[in-house]
Amino acid sequence: MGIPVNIAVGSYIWIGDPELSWIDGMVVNINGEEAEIQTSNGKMVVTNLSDIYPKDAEAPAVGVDDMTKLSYLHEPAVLHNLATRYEICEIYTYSGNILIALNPFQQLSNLYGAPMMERYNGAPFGDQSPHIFAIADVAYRAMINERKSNSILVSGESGAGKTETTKMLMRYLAFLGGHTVAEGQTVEQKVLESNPVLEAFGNAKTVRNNNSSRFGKFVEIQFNNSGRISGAAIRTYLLERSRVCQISDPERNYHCFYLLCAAPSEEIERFKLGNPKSFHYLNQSSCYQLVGVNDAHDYLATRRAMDIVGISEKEQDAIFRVVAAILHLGNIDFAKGEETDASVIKDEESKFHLQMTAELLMCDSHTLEDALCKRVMVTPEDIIKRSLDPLGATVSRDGLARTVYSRLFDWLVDRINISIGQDPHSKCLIGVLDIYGFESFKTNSFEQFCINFTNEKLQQHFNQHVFKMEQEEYTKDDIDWSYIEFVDNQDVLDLIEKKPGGIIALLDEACMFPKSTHETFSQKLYQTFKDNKRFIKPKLARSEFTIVHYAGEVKYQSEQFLDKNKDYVVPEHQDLLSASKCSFVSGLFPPISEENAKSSKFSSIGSRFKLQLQQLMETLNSTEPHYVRCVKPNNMLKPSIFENDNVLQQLRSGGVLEAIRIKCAGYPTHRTFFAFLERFGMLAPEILAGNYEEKVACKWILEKMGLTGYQIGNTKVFLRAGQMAELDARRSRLLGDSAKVIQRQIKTHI
Ligand code: AD9
Ligand code: MG
Repeated sequence: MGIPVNIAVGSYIWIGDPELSWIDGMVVNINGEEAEIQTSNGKMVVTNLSDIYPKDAEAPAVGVDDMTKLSYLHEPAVLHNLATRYEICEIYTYSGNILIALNPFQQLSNLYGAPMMERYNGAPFGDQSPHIFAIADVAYRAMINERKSNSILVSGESGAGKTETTKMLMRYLAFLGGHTVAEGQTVEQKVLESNPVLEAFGNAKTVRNNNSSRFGKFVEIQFNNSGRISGAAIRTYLLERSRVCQISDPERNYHCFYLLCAAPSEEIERFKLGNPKSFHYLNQSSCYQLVGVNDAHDYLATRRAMDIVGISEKEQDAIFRVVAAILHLGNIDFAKGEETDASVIKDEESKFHLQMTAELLMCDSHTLEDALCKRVMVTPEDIIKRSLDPLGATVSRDGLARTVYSRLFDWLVDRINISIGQDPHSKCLIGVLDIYGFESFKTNSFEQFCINFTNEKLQQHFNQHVFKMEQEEYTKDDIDWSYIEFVDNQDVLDLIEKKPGGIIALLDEACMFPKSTHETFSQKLYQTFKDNKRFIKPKLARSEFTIVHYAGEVKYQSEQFLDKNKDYVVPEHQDLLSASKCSFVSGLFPPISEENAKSSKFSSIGSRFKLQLQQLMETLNSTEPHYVRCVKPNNMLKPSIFENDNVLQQLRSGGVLEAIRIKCAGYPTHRTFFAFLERFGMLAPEILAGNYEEKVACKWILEKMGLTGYQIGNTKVFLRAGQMAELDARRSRLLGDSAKVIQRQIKTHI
């Protein structure tokens, strides 16, 4: 949909560029449908008029702090504004109610200190420059004044700064709603200190981020009637389990393993630990140390944080004993046994690690060996023990390690929640969501599928909210908005989660049917969704499938979908650990009742995650949301580098461009009467001289220009997409800097 505007020789414009995404320039000649452009990097380019976007020649050199202040709301203008601001270390920019936060990859002095908190405390929104504190402040004031829960949704790709942003939000909320107590820890101290604890066990170095959260997190901070923090609840989502046993260079396993290897000598002695290089679960990668991180120091810091959140010394010992046990477990290797397809513990060294694992988990070493190397088979006639071959035993070992670790992580979250305590009387909360952004890698598996499903859900919530806010603004100014529509992503959500018939339901079905393989599962998908617009079967594919997500197409490899969806604990592992003499370990594996064992034969990670998401959405729907979009300006994790392509992709997946598109479907440019007259009064000097009321003067100017479709509200002029460009072109023609003006259809929207 193009909007007719004037483009003239001399007009400043943007055109697409293969390297920079967009380059600015000036029209030097127009020939029929084509324009000759002199670009700002010195090239002459001929391009079709329909590919030209107008550039605001009067835009401030330092950019604008809110995208809605841009004269032309389109992709190149948005990108240019962010780049301009990033250059002068202005990392925050609003786009209406959304805060865009660019990762500075450097400590910006004084940006988060106490004086800054004071400055934002109670300041009207927009008075101060954009900041994460301003968003937290708005949420807090709204909660106090309207007695309504609020939420702050932080999203972005890995390394974009979500977790750092979330921590700043939480610190600011603790500053607003904290209190001093004579003794013991305050709720807010516990909430803040839960961060280092969860990071030690749930974060790891990845190629994208040295401190990457491998789980999603929603923190609910509850407030009492006087606006003080009175309780909190932390919910976590989908910890990445595979990392416990498998890492690739140059990534690391979860931080806690390295911290423990750097613990004081008596602990190292007690747990028989040593150099991380000696453990299979750590030495699959050659990265052990992180620049700027001292593991020995962080071990003690984690212990102190555990003290504050209320994890007792005894519990801490048990936690680290389990962490050590996992390291030893990973070093148990298997060799072929005497019987065919049987396996035995490989050598003396492996026997030592088996012994250590059993000792640390306080379970019987023979039972441990059996649980690793054998399976009990129940046949109608008999119960028999079947041996596993060395590969099967290794798979069994890794399965055990993953299960123990994920139970440990869940225990930590539960324990922190119990210690912080919930306030049953609290009516208002502020929820802070730090959850993985849209992912599309070379190979995408079940994890990416779940992550992208989450993002589709959040995107729908976001679109609905942006649309609603836009409508509210129109309503406030008494203008008609009834004909504005936007495209929803409900069809992708149906494809994924519809019951019955969606991908998750079909996956569960496949997992329950013993003969299914990833290929039969994929065939079923191909059949079921052959006419679905959002589903593509790649050519020649036998097990891959593509989903057309709102942020782009993602090709998934289904090989591990079935295995990863099964939330299955081997009964031998369950029995082994629930019989542990350590109450902490046995507590991680509560006995399964007969009834439960029968009814929950199959429990699926996908379905459980879907349920968790549903609950999250219900909570979010009962709150007033605020959105923060974190953006990673480059993949080198270095300051001052702004990669256009990269940023655009993130603005697209974060829904920022979609929000702008929704805006463009309505009235993308809003100008107060005064601002409008200041810029365009010169188009009708006789009206300006007439001393009319501002509103009337605006109306006459617009009528004189022959525009239609705009609206005049109580305080502002609302222009349709392209109309600002049209007025500007008239203005520059009047200013005499153009000779030849040609009216054409050009895009002024995304
Ligand atoms: V992941 O999806 O958990 O892998 P996040 O959470 O989006 O990711 P994180 O907050 O961990 O990213 O930020 C990555 C790194 O960027 C941090 O370790 C800091 O070194 C850096 N960073 C992020 N935000 C800021 C900031 N506001 N100021 C300074 C920052 N440095
Ligand atoms: Mg994070």
